Amino acid sequence: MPSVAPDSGSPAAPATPIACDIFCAVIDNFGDIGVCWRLARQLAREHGWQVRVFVDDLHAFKRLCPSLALERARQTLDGIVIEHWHPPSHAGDTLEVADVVIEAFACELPPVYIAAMAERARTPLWINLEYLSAEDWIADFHLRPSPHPRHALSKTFFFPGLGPGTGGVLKERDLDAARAAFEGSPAARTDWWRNATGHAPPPADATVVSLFAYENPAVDSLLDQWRDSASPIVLLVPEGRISGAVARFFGLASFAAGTHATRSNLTAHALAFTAQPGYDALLWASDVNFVRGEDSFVRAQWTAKPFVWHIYPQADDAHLPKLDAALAHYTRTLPTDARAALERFWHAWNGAGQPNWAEFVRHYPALKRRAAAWAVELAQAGDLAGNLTSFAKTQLK
Ligand code: TRH
Repeated sequence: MPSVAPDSGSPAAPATPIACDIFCAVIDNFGDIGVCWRLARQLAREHGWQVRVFVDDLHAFKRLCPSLALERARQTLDGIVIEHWHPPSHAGDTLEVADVVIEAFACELPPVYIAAMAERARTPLWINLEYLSAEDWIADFHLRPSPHPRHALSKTFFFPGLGPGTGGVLKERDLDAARAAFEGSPAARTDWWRNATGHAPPPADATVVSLFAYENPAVDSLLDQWRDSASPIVLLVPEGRISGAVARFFGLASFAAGTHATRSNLTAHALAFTAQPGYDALLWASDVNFVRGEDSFVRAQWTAKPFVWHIYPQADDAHLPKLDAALAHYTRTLPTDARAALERFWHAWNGAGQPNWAEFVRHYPALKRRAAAWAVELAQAGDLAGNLTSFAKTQLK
């Protein structure tokens, strides 16, 4: 009987599925497990891999995946085995080493697991999945091996990036079709607004903004500008780290899911944090998306709509060159004035200067055209899961 080709586009079941273990230590927030869980689902669904995720923080994970049971040491969801990992020594109840071992974001694998990797008859492919960066040096270091100092093992650095020659970023095969279906269906849009906000969709002259960010001093000025805007602004705020500032602006004690508030031309809705697959619809329902970290930053790019990035702040402003590297890609073909306006806005949102909403809006048509062109350019770097599986095929002989 012929086996199903793993890249055929449908849920695949190769004759001998590739087993893959992903190790994820949650540093903070949702990006670490957000990326790992998205990757795990894609490897299982689109490539027929047998995936196990070791994760040390089930509480963070449960926000993205509400059906997760917090008390279970091992469970299976969407065909993926999830192990509650207790680093450093724990490596599951029974020590099984997979064909492909992914160490996410330089978390340390259990020494006992590494020793078992070295003993395995077929040496596994060991991948160190790095954080996304748009910097140029990424392409030079992508797929470089690093020999283990003691064992006969080598790990390969896999660098997600925005340009050719990098590992690319995650994109599910059906993502564009799902977005087109949502955007082409007034009924889907109405349902979404009713479910998420309890209200009907706003009128056509309103600008809808989604706001997912860390605490940010620039938000106070922006809220003032939105309040005074000539046309209506509808703000959608998933419950989180910026909610306190929004509450203060409206003179409320909190801005918890279900809260609505209006001041002049600004109306804001507080949304419940959704399961991860539901986050895309929030982006599709909005005209401008404020995103942060890594995974929401990538999702915003696939919407082909203007967005503003709150980059994850690092010590000694190490994040600022990364912000500018992303801007260089994203603004590459924008007219000079629109490019300068976007750069100023992103810099202001990341601590340098005051955001100027009127200027941003003036360039909206150019920003929208560029966002659509950028989504096509970005796709040329290839989908991360596809790039990873292709590389694995060359290594696992
Ligand atoms: O949460 P983040 O800030 O994550 C991180 C972490 O801080 C991490 O340590 C850091 O290294 C990394 O950023 C760069 O932002 P991110 O990456 O966008 O992850 C958020 C996830 O939450 C993403 O998968 C989308 C998801 N999400 C939902 O599932 N539902 C929601 O309602 C919202 C708003 C987001």
